Amino acid sequence: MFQYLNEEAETLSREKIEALQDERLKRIVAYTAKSNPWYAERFRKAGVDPLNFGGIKEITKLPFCSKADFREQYPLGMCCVPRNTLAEMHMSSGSTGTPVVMPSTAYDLKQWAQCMGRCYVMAGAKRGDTCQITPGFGLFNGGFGCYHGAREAGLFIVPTGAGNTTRQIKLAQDFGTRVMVSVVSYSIRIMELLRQTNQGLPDLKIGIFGAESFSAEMKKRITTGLGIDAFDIYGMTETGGIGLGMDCPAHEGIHVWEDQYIVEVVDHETGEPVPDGEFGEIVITSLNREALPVIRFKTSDRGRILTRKKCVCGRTHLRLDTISGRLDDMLIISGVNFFPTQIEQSLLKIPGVLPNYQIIIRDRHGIKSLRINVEAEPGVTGFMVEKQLKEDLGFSPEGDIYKPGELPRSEGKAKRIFYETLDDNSSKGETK
Ligand code: DLL
Repeated sequence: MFQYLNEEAETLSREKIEALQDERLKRIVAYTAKSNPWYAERFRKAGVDPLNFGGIKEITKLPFCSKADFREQYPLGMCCVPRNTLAEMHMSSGSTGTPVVMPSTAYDLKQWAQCMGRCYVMAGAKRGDTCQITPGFGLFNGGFGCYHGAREAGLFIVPTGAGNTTRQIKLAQDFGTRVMVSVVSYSIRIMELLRQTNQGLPDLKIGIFGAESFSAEMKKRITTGLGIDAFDIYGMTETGGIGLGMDCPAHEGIHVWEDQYIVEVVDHETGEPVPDGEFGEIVITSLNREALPVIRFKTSDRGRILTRKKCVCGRTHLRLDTISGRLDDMLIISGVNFFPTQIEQSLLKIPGVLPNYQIIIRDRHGIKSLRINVEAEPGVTGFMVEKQLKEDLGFSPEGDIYKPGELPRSEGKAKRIFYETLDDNSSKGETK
């Protein structure tokens, strides 16, 4: 029932994983220090001797890096190889607009293909299966990462990229798409159009979704709405892109490819490690990249390690819980801390509420309040929404109910959070 792309690597014993990580960590520290003065200087400042670094037991001595470092070092300040040896690059822009660049050599593209290829096969994809890739091709790493991995797994690729949902559906029907990869919110758009036009995707069996946090309730709706098995795939530009891990058909956590990456969970504020099972900020070290290996990259993603035990699927690589959200997106309203996915989880419990919503955070002289706009079928009332949110979050925000299709849609990651500053002279405020 369970299948592997690289059985040996995916089922290494825990001792072997740790020995490999130890050896690779020492190597990557020495390599980055030798290849790039930026790394050498950071190790020097942290008092780490790159040639005599003690490996995994000393990992906490290594300095963290962050998105801010990538931005400061734009375009290739953190790159460890000459530019004329690069093969491809990807980039994400984020809130400040200063881009984060991830260059790759041919070796890195093979590493990426291996990670993504393992994900496809783990989900149940077989050689020759039609695989439709709906994340954008271009600077976003989603489309190309899916492509490199699908080649590795021997799939028949339909590289639609983002948008044109009517054509996506037609191609999926005409070419018998069995595996589809998508940004979470785009899968909802596909489901919506299928329902509106009374169509189905009878060959679709495997959905691989990621790039955004999604609640258990949302996953349930996608799984039942499309009649598929849905997988939660994780990855980011800075670690080399989509596919550093995904859940297996047992759906008991996201396996992170530990021969390729070290995962730590630390306290967001202090940077101190937290024990397995506790929530904190996910930190990733890439062990097998050439152009730009990250060392202790603070992701800003909130998560926790569920277990390091062997899974029923036979894989030994540790499992992470679903990512709860970005720590920068955590909301504190009326003294209650929560993530947007908790609002989503609560809204989607209400029958007739649709998975399109907006969270508007209003700030009046530093006092924050919340407004939630959500689409729903006729019959859903504001009272129903208020009651559910009060039950789950402890307070009921203001908000409006919109008719299906009234709120804006996106082809990439959905924009769900909006900020408004209100002053005493304006009742509507200004949206940032
Ligand atoms: O979003 C890579 C990707 C593409 C993953 C398609 C899955 C599917 P970035 O644009 O650099 O790369 O954004 C990375 O997205 O730090 C998380 O905050 C979020 N993210 C990615 N996957 C998940 C997931 C891609 N499965 C950032 N669950 C990360 C929750 C996710 N959040």
